[in-house]
Amino acid sequence: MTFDRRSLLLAALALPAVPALAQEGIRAGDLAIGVPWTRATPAGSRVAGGYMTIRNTGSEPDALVGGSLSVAGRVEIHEMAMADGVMRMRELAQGLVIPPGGSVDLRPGGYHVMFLDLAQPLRQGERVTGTLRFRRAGEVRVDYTVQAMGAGPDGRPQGHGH
Ligand SMILES: [Cu+2]
Repeated sequence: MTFDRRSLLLAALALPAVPALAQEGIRAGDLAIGVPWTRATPAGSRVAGGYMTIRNTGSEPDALVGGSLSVAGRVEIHEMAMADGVMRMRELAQGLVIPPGGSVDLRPGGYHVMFLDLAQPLRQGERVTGTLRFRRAGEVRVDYTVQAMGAGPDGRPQGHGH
């Protein structure tokens, strides 16, 4: 297999931005939160999803019950689920449980933090600041890196929907 300059450049451009950052983690009590990210929003959209991995190293369950985002009017905890053959999202009114010794992935098409009433579009490359609220660990400050519109967990295009 041979590579010319152009394909090398394209390969470099295609490298996801996430893995280098994935080494970082936010510690909050027994929780380790891996690299919160969100996606650039299309014009006119007032909503976006927040994604991350939350690991519980403790011996008690915790639950993500809410949060905030500097540029969002409000934040809810959602899941995507099949209902009558259609993928729909719904609010987890009791929060998202993080089991002891376990971890939960928030990602497009699954669990997510829902940002509602965005005051401004999210632009790729920006960082936006918010908080997560856990039943046990309390309030945790997080920074979300804004990935490309429609990006999947590895930074590559995946499609729309939260
Ligand atoms: Cu949602």
